[in-house]
Amino acid sequence: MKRIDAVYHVRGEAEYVDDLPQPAEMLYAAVFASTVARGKILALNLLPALALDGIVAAFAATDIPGTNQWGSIIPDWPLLATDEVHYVGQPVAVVVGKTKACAQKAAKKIAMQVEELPAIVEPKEAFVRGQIIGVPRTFVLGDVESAWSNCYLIVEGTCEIGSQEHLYLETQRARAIPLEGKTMRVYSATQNPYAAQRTIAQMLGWPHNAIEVDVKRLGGAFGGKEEQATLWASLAALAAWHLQKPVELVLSRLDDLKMTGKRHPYDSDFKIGVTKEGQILAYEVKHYQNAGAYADLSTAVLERTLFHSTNAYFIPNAKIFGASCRTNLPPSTALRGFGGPQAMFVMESAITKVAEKLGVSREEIQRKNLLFAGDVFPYGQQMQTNSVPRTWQKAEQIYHLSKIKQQVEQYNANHFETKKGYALMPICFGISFTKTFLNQASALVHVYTDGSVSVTTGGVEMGQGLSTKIAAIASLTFGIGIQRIKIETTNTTRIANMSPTAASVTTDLNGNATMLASGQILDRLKVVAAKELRVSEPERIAIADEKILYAGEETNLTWAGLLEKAFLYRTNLSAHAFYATPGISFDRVKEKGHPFAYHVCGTAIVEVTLDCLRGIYEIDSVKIVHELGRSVNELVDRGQVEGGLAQGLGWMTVEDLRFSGKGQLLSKNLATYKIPDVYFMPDEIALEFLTEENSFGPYGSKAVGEPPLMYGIGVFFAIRQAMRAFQPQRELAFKSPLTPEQVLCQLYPQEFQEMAENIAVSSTLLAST
Ligand code: MTE
Ligand code: LUZ
Ligand code: MOS
Repeated sequence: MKRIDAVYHVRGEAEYVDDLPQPAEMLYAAVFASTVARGKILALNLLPALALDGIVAAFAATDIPGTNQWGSIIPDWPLLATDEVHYVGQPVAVVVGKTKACAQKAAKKIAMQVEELPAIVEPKEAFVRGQIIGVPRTFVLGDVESAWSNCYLIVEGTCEIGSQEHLYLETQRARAIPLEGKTMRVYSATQNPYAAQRTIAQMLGWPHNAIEVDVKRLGGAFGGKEEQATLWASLAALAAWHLQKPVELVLSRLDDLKMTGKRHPYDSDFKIGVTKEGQILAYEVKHYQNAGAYADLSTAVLERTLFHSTNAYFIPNAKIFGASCRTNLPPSTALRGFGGPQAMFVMESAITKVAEKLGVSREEIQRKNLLFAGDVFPYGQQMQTNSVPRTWQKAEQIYHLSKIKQQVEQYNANHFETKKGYALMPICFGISFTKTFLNQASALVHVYTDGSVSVTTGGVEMGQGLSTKIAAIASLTFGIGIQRIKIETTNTTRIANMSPTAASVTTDLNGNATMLASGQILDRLKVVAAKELRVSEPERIAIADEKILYAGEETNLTWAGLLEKAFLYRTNLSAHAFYATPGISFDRVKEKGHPFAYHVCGTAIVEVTLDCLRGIYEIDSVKIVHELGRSVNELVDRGQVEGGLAQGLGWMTVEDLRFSGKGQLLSKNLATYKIPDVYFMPDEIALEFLTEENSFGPYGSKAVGEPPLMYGIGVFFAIRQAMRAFQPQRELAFKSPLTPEQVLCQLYPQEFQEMAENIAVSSTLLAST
């Protein structure tokens, strides 16, 4: 079945925030931001902006009537900077004008005098200087210290893991509309309507119920609107409150790139010990997370890094350390995988180094250490299924791993300047928000007398197909056609206290709430049907294909007929239901518990061809065995796997996000920041779904949004293998992304060293002329 909104997208009718009809007298806001990474604000002059034609007002931190500090976990971030700035792109003032263009022009006129202070951009430096957000944490299983002495081989290494830009098509935006009394409606492109509601309420000193946040859909988010959308919604609301007029704030692409946080870069150190046969006995890892200037979700992201540090492997002795390090970069934030990908990259690097030292294939080490049912994670939870070995074995078998290996070896023996490489990438991703309390959701369902149905949940449609899945769930529960179901906007007046749409659990949580609410109405309808059919057991009534069945037999009562009767019998045709994931908990003192409802697992095989003279590579194929429950919509799930994979491949290869030593974004536009396009993607993506029973997802389905991103990690190790086929003696770094330039720098270090020296010499000469 297609997505329910596909036709609107194709026709360009799908509505986003700035497609809504424009209210009379709407004004437009633009943001003035810091141009230095760290500094003391000595003076701020808004007057030059106000002097421009069409400019109505400008606001700074002193114009905030209530709380300026915000942040879902640690409220350490000012909406507008007060006396200091801590990253390039940090909002300092908002300018409001009659057009977007004049507001943007005026924002550039604001004059700020700053005393620049030394900035920190590297996480390890921040750590040494005690710039730590929250507290560093350590997960322990077994005893690594005593395990080292039993190891046949111990290797150590370091990973440098790059950042990633979300690059949602729809940049950050919001429209705030003041309403009667002290109330306001805000249309926000956010994954987290309740965070916008509470932050705006606190900013204005109002109760939560004074703010209504409404979200129709997002043009992509990928985590970038889980926390950070709140800032822009709040700034629009601040201006709207002062001016008592609707105000829209839309970030231009370049402002969005500069002013918003990205995926956390990590510097991680590992030490791994194995037996002669390659069984991992001990693994120690230290993650230094580059959190940027404010807490944002960094401590939660770090926590997920700790949870996924051993990925799909069982390691009896593990010591996993992590610290969120405060630097002067834009606050790093959620991005698909949420710290999981970084953890898995380090694990794979450690395994790779072991395999290289032992002179065996990577997959030999991987295979020996796969996680089986009953194995314990360092966080105390037991693996419940054999999904990892099952998908691994299936992938080896149906994609003929031995043949792939043979073909690659043969190709490499017969080619000099091009080499092939392949890598297996198993994944095991925990499903549930790691903050247990967030695993709750509710749904509001109305059935109208014509049999049509309205569903509101706390989930946000951001391209992942949530609306289609929720509609399918309601239609399955009622036994009626999906065309009867309308998915309403996500709105804080209909659903209170909602969790963000994140952690891949939105269908699980909101779908279960939808089933419960629909089920309540269905039970009432069965009583009506029993009365109408003059039978005594309503529980023997069922609805299928809009026909009312009794004891499995079709009756002459239909869905539409039943609804007419139900109304006359004064039946409650509305229901609100609440769902909270059962059985999960985590003890942050012991760092043990059962944080995840279940895990999503799978195995990918990635094959590449590398041009070793030019550094360029092609991804020949990615072949995946991915475990799903009983899919609610297989087409949507397939789209999520392919989309996630594309993002993972891009993160590891071409998406080279860089900051200067002074915290300036260097890859500040799409000429210098590349993302994978359709030509970059492999010609062949093979995808086989395995079904695994799952009692937590609606109708036995499983979360799908984030895990497939991590298959993309395999491409790094496939390219590395090809590099080693060309230059077996080189020490290669575990540094991502592995861009073509990076491949060349590592294959030809002397040449690049000389080139760098020549450039330095010629630029000194140039400077002296
Ligand atoms: N797919 C599309 N098309 N657009 C998105 O923004 N976000 C991803 C994933 N898939 C995203 C997407 C992220 S980061 C998450 S957490 C999940 O969708 C969230 O939705 P879900 O919980 O419904 O899977
Ligand atoms: N967001 C969050 C997430 O707040 N908690 C999580 O555990 C999480 N996991 C993945 C993605 N987003
Ligand atoms: Mo996704 S990173 O949980 O928004």
